[in-house]
Amino acid sequence: MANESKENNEKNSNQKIDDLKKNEKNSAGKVFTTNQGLKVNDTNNSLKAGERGSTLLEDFLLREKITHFDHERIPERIVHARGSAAHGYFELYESIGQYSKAGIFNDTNRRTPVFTRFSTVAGSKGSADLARDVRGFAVKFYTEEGTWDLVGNNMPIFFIQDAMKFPDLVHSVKPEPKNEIPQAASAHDTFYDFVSRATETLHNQIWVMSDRAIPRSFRMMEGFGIHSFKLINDQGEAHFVKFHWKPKLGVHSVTWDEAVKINGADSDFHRRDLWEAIDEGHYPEWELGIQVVPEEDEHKFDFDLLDPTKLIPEELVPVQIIGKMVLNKNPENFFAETEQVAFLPGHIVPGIDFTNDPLLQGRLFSYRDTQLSRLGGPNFHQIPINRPVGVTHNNQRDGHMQMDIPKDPTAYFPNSLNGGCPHMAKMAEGAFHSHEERVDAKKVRTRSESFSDHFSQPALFYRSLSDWEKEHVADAYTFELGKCNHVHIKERMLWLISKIDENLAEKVAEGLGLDIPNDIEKPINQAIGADADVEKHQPPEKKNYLDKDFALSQANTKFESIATRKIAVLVAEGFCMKDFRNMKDALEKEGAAVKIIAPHGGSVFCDEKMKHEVDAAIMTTESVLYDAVYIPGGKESVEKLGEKSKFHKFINEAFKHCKAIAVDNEGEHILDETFVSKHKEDKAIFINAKPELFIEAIKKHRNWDRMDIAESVPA
Ligand code: HDE
Repeated sequence: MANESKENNEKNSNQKIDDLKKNEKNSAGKVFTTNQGLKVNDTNNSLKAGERGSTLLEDFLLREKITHFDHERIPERIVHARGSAAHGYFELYESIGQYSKAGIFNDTNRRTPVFTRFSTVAGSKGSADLARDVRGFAVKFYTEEGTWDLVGNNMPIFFIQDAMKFPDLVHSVKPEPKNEIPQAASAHDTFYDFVSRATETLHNQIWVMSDRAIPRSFRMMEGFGIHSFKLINDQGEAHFVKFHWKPKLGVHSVTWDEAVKINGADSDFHRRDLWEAIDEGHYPEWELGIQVVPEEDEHKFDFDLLDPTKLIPEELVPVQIIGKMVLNKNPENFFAETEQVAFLPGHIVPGIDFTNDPLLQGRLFSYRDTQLSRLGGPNFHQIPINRPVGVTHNNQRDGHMQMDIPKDPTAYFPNSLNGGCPHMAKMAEGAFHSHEERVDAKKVRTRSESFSDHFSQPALFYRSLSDWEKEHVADAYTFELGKCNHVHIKERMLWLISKIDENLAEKVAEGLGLDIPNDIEKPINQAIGADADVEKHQPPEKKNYLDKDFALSQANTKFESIATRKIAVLVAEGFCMKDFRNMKDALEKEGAAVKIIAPHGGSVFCDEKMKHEVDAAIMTTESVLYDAVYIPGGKESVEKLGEKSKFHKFINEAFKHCKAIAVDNEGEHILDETFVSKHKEDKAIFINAKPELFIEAIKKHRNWDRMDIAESVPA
């Protein structure tokens, strides 16, 4: 495997990866030195006054080693601290020159290198992957015309409408000030206190209550640029655009019960999943889609295109697929690449421009600013992962950690002493030119009234979900609000949820043991200025411009493949090789990964006396780490499994989480010792069935019809 992944890494090189090679360092076969190149023969003992004496200040070897260690950490990202990234490329299917003059949107022969980082938002760097949270989805395109960063999330809208409110939002969701509890969790009073006072948050909030907040894998998430951006063509014409990433594997999630357990069983579940998939050559892919709106249609919608808490329903403006991104190489070093990569929404290229979305406008300031403290100074663009693939020339000089050695006699423009260089680029040479937009307005500190509708889209989202997704949303609100201590916060939330959907609020109220209040103190939305006309900014009656948007439900995603799905095979000594071979071949043919789980580590023998390496001993693994379970026959094997109650727990949990389970021959005996015995007729339970049927059920991800029964499983 090590060799195979090394080969993949070499094979999947690109212009950026070659560029990074200039800075790669490898110590194989080399002598140990200090940072000054001095050869060292002891890095284990400090210099002392006698064998048992005190350490001498003179010991420069000790000082160099310890000083570097003391400064090894940099501040973690204030949000999105925990993440995982990979290299890859972007390819365009067909030119969209009619909308954009950007090179990567015109040239179908290019393979643009990318570096993509996925993250959770609220938790610290060391928190667990399966927090209920938004996921970051940030893509750095190293284009020939400069670096373009599309810094998005896995949900198409954001919590707030104006950058001014970002610190409030983040302070409310971060652990509480007095005790720094809870870590990586929104289920606490300060968050819901804020959410219930700033109703613009309700749309993103209901998405976070949905399964989107607990993905099965980074590889099974959509990505969204969220804001409306502008595409500019070579005639200087602008179109509004929303960017979408659609995963090839479809959008799939785990259940909340699994999420809680995965966090204990493997807190690196998502990071490991991405790493292993790429390492094994199963490169994740996403298609890039765009929703395009001509400038003249800006005011055609029932919502404001500049409001980042609103999506454009795909039923109204279909997504046009224009290209694909493939991630095919893991980083060489986590800190150098994943930790030091700096994404800036302000990094754009000719053919793409900003809109006046007030959240986007604030981001254009924040990301550069944050890198100054996170990466230590204004030269962070010189860090290998951040430097563009093209050459850079300007008159910026000096600063912490300057890596270049500028040789110009001048560092100003205009000049004559350096021949006027670096000279200004002409438009014909591809210079960037901000799209010209007429601005004729008063300077005001206010929120546009066109942003006041806070209920229509959360309601559209909820209406668009399938029944099982709706149940998950109700359970999530019940869990989150159940963790709040203040009754007035829960009641305020219940009232607001009732304005989204009465039925949903009733379910949550029942779980909380509270009544939905008839009314709450006004104003509903307090995220407006003290002198604002409160009445004008109250959310209007919810509009119903669309009954359902097909694309919002995970029930309508792709269910085409079992590639990279992990199938747990429970066996002990003497398992039936014929059953096993038949199933394994069928699963592997479809690209699934078969993992042998046995009562012990090492290896097990089948009934044909062949030795099989065990992937995990039952004590070291949990069913939540797999997508489906298979138990082959073999009397001796099945009896041995029955001796360890962890195997029963494993099967019961897989059943509880609505996964497909297949058994052959004596394998049925162990099912009879579990909760499944009463539900053998379930459509995703297979007894002596053809592997194809099991495979079809795994493709469906889960049998959600089982949800009600599953709730009664005592696991
Ligand atoms: Fe961010 N955000 N954000 N954000 N954000 C950061 O930048 C900020 C917003 C997003 O993998 C920080 O380098 C403000 C929306 C991602 O490195 C910081 C506002 C969206 C990442 C910051 C927003 C995002 C960040 C922290 C409101 C989706 C991780 C460290 C005006 C479209 C990128 C850093 C990575 C990171 C500020 C809102 C996505 C502090 C002020 C909306 C994916 O600069």
